[in-house]
Amino acid sequence: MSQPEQRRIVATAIPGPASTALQEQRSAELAGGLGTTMPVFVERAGGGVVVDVDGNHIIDLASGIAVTSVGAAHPEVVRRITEQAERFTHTCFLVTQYEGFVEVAAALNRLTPGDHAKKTALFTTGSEAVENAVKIARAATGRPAVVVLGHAYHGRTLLTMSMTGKNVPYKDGFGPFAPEVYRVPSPYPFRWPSGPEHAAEEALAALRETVLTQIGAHNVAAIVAEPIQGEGGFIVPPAGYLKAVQELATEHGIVFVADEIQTGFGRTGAMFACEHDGVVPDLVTTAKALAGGMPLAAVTGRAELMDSVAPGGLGGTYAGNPVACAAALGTLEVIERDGLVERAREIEARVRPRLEALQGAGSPVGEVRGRGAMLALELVRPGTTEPAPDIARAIAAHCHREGVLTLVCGTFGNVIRLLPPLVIPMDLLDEAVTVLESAVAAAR
Ligand code: PLZ
Repeated sequence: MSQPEQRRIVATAIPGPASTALQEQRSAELAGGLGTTMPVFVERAGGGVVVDVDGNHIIDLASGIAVTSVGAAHPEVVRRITEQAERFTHTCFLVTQYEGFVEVAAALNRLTPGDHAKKTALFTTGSEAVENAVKIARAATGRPAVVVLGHAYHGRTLLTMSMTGKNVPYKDGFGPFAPEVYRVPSPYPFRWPSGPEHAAEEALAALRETVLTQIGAHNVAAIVAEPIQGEGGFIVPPAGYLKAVQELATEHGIVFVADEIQTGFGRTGAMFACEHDGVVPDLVTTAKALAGGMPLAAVTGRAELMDSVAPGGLGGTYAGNPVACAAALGTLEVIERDGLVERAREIEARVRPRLEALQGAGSPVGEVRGRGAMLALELVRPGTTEPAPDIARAIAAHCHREGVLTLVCGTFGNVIRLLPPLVIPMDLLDEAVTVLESAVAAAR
């Protein structure tokens, strides 16, 4: 089957009648805790377009939350999935083995930052990868504590929810939380009380105080950080911050874990976002874009750390499913062969100047930030830093009505984030930004 036509088509109101009818059944059948950004039902998707059951061709600026970097139906990924599914869909790697698992591990050992000896374990979801990185760090160090940042997002399981920095909707009513999780301020330049120029230094002082005084470094197993905070609002740390965190960790025998689940595989204009800061993490967690839409996650890191868990200590029924591994091998081949890391930088060069032009006197766009094809607008009351989640919602709703799929994020719900597939045709991207511009203008 070929890709859907790479064109924006607004055929009906969005959502249209077919989606609206399905929505009624959805609401009757599904648990109320499952949210949806855009209440349309998808018929097919690929390239830079999502086609709904009413025939609307929606420009995709979400990639299923940074997953379908190669598109939602890349022919190379589909071919490999089909070929693998015809041979076998599952054995459980803990029962009998297959080559794809080993090949994905080898690819991750090669691609992740640093030229030290590395090993990999595969899992199914990003939350599971983070959870296992902590298990590995605890086993390797014999220490209990985990240090995380404000505005962090690490998942929805008990441990990773405890590591996540935002209460509603992720944690509210779900306690008690996992113990031994400590939070330090994220150096969020736009919101740093004494000004962005002090963010790195003061955030590091707070980290040192927490690690050395409150917890005691000899009790800290891991410091876990997203190199660019995703759900928290596409917060780019100030230059030098991550490097200093890594050095503090190394000095005290603490495992530095980079959660690259949202930032990995070219998204930020480098294969991994840590590379922008010259940081080589001890462990890297990946998921999302790794397998072109199939559920697959990984922990990759220093061989001696990865080997500190006794045989049988890591696993999962579906961990490293063979169809997901086949998809990952296709995805990684496409990312490397088609220069998609470079493409993310081209996307930034194309989009960022237009987003920056939306700032200025009277504008609700307080800041434009991000890297590569991970770009965001933070919306505020004009002339202040007071968050304006209502304006962000209005802009997203305008885009949705016009057939452009944008996502809102941020601790204060006031950030519009752009995560287009890296393969999106440039003319479609330009058109989506034009719609976004008119949405911002209408919100003023
Ligand atoms: N770490 C950095 O971004 C997932 C969450 C969507 P899973 N982000 C999207 C939602 O609201 O559930 C994420 C992430 C970072 C970990 C995760 C968790 O990955 O595959 O959703 O478990």
